[in-house]
Amino acid sequence: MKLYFAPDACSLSPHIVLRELGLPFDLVRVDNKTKKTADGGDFLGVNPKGYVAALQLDDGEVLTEGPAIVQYIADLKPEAGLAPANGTWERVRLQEWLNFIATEIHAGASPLFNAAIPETVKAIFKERLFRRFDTLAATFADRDYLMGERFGVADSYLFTVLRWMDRFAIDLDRWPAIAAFMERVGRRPAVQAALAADGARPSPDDRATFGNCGNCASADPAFRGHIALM
Ligand SMILES: N[C@@H](CCC(=O)N[C@@H](CS)C(=O)NCC(=O)O)C(=O)O
Repeated sequence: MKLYFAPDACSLSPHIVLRELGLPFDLVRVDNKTKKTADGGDFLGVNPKGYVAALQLDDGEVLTEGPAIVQYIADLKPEAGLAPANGTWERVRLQEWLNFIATEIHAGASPLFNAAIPETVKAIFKERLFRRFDTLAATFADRDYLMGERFGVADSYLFTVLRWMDRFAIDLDRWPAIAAFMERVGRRPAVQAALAADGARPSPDDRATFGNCGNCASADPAFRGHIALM
């Protein structure tokens, strides 16, 4: 399998899951601006949608969309319990969380990456995000992970998108239960290994030199990567 990724992008989520399961895979870095892979290949030929993550299987099939990718990977090793079995009520609950993260948090944060959107408008999107964070904090009041007491694929995705918040001066300490979740997940050896392999991340204090969640990188007002998600 090949995972096409960009540093500090949402591709970190399936990357973590692959490492949690100890599955063999190759990492292929994508430049989200040029749409070239690290070896000079054309990423649009792999994923015409032009964004990471993309998982290429050994038979050549390419799977895109983070929530689908993490479920596919988890099902390769169901005994690890990163996703409940297909066809169960718990699996539907997992999909409920994955959809919440994708549409409310990931896409909800998208406007904040866009340099063309004025701060006054971004404040409206932030308030909406904060209401979602209240929901998450209430969830973590009685459990360590989204699905209960066990780490799973939804936690990997949530951890990935919440890591972006310090770019927007959103301090997750305002929601101590979320901050504790981030610490808990961040301590996992597979998460640390994925972060190390994913590429250097700028320090939260250095917001001027954004990393490259392709979308996030943009000091360029014309850049509309994340907006396309809305
Ligand atoms: N709906 C997609 C969104 C993927 C996405 O937003 N990818 C970003 C990085 S986090 C990207 O590669 N953006 C580059 C672009 O849109 O040109 C998913 O959930 O996988």
